Amino acid sequence: MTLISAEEVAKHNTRQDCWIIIHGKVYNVTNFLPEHPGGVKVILDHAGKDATAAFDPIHPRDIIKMYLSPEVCLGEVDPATLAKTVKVETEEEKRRNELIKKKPALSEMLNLFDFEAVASQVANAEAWAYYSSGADDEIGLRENHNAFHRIWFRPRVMRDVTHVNMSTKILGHYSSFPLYITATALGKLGHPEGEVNLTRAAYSQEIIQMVPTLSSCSMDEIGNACGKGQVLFFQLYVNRNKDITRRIIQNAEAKGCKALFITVDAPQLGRREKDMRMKYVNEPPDVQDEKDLIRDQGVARAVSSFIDTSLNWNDLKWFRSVTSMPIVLKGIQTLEDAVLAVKHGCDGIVISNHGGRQLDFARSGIEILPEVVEGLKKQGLLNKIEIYVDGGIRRGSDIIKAIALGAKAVGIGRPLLYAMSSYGQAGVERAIQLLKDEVEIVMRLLGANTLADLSPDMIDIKDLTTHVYTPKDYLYSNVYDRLAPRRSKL
Ligand code: 173
Repeated sequence: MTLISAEEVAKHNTRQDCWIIIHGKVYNVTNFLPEHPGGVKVILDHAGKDATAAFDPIHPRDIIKMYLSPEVCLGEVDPATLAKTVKVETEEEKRRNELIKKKPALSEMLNLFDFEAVASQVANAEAWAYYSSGADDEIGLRENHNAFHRIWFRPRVMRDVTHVNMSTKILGHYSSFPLYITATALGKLGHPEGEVNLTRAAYSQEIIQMVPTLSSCSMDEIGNACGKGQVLFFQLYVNRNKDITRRIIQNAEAKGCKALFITVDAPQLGRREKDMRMKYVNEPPDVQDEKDLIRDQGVARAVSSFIDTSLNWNDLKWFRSVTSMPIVLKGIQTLEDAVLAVKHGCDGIVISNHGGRQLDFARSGIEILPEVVEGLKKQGLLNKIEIYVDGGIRRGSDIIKAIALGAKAVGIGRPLLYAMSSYGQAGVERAIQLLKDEVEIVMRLLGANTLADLSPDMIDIKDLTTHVYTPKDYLYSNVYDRLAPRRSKL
């Protein structure tokens, strides 16, 4: 390969002639600039320079092969000519490193909220803003867990509960308990090794991981982190370029993924203001070209412009034609759409409001579950699909409530990212183990030896759809100018 000096690369630092270095290779990205899903500006910031440190947390390594044609790789940068960069710790990094030193021992983490509290302190600011954010006023975000508070138990007693077995099958694949790791993007923002932490923890805890389209680890890295016989599912964001979508699906299938979860609730990403504000804070104040400054984007929106807004029911035929994986629709929120999913031959649905990150005031998955289960049952369709729920799961009791109401399994996202950002793989393993311990206790106290023993008559949902508590709207109440006349100090 041609060796190119860093001085030579540095000369190509404009919009009309833009080279960058990633992992030692020099790329001419001039023609790619307008197509970059994250916008032009972020590439121009690194024009003529080594962009590896900025590239890595957002992109899997193999993305270059997917998006750039081979000729744009001009050669390798001559390592002898690269300036040795001395890393200076920023104030923010100093503050974080101090907190990281003081973080509690992993053994002190007793529930999922403990991990969230630690992550809010020790995760880097960008990761925290991106992971924790919800749409608009974040009322749907908070509702997701709050909805579980409107469900109460009707425990049965005097049953021999010596042996509790919480294992199940999801689309025919063994799972040690009815929980899977749902897809979440950009794992390397939270931990330098990214999603492979989740892969390894899923293996040791014998649960299934759903690999995201926007994983920051490549499918190969995840495949290499897998244990023997480990089952993965794949989450798909449909790219408007059907060739790319086909390549992504077929790559996932070739690498052994066992199901395709198509996200259907995100033709456009919701407004997540924590994430957007973070981006704004990170912008240098002296940006040359105002029009390149995408002020209203956070990390998520910046990388989501490829999503196909035209996705519709007729596309399901095409998905069937390109894969033999079972197809599950992720983000169903009404009985009507659940029926359509069955009628279009889907193998499953995830009832979800996308962690409260899409449409604020979209009902939580757990609230929608009984509507879907009862409705499908009435129409004789319940045995045609598997139903999963995600959103707000923080306790073993939350999992059991969903299973008793008819879910086959539940998905969990953010809490494991918090555990990963704070304690890496070991943190994720402990978080899952804590949930398992809680599930076992709840089953025993409910009088259920197996998941099949859990039934709707163990659950009181009479308040579930009544939103008796008006959620506190923090942003709104902080800025509300009270009606009472102002008293003059004069
Ligand atoms: O919820 C998300 O953040 C998400 O699904 C997403 C979608 C596109 C790009 C990045 C994240």
